[in-house]
Amino acid sequence: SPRKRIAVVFGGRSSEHAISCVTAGSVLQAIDPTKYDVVPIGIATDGRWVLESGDPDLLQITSPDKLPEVDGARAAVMLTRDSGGTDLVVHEPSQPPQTLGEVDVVFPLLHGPWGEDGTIQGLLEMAGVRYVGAGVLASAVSMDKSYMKVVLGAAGLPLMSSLTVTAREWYRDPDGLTHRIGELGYPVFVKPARGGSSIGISKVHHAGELAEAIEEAHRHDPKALVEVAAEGAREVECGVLQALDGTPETSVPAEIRITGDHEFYDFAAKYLPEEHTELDVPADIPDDVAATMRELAARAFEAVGCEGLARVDFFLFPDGSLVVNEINTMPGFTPLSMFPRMWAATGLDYAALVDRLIELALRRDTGLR
Ligand code: G1L
Repeated sequence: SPRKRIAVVFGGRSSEHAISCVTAGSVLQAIDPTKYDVVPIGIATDGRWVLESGDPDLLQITSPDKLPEVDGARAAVMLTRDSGGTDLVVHEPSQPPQTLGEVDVVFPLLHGPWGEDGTIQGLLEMAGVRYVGAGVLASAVSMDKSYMKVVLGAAGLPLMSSLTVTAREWYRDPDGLTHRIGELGYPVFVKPARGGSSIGISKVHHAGELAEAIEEAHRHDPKALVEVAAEGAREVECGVLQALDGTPETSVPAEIRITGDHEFYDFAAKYLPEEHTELDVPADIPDDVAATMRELAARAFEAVGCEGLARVDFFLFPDGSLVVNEINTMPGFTPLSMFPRMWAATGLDYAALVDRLIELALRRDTGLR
């Protein structure tokens, strides 16, 4: 049989365009070229799909003021479904459309709205093409903090107390909601329910700061989540990766230690990690805590119905108790990111990780015959 063709899709309309390009550069270099035929597909900032050059040098950060970006001037590409499978078709300007042939797996490296929230997964389902990672529902649930709470809570996983506040509810009854939030207990974090990055998040210490924080969150999403702050807790994470038979396997846990005066793991801490955070891989935690974490991480993965991989983030309190903070179906994925580093510490290197994810995608049922 011919070599399988893997399309790596990256860029996109989100604020994380550049990090997606950098991640694609790492994944493109890690895919075994003797085993797979790789096609780099960029989504330009205006939403156009283009055939990229695949030159790894163009997908690196060479200087802080020169971030990589998809070259929107390149030839347009589209996925089309026909009787034989899903083909990639290239349109060079003023030339007839040309087929690149069938794609066997899409590796979607996209964040936030239009990519991580289940929309690209839905597009790929419709096209009948196999893809890496979580499906439509699990992607959408893990992008929406209020539904994430519903699903994880229903599965009996320990969570911080929280309340979802829509813009309409807040407009109708700010006093009633302020009272209910007071019963949760301050301090709380107020966050936009959807949106992968830390934009629009504030820490609120008393009722007087609440309205401004909720209004700020609502500028990013008409649905906000108000959540009790995990004061005094450590932030620990665990990677989940399916075995080829579907069993969720877990990595050794790791810890994020925030250095400097950041009140929480905010945007700067997340995107300038070397300046504000230290990663401890593996985390320096007792064996029984690590074992409980790994069990809870696998349960969270199954509760949300994830596929492929997920990173599960926890709060660890001084008494040894654990609370699930969130589950992320599209974690940071360069070789220096937490998820690949946790797996490296567990004995699976970056190339093996990428290979496992592709093998899992090839085993997916498209429902098409
Ligand atoms: F396809 C996977 F494996 F599911 C996958 C997809 C996306 C893993 C990790 C990511 N991560 C990202 O795309 C990003 C964090 C770089 C967003 Cl731009």
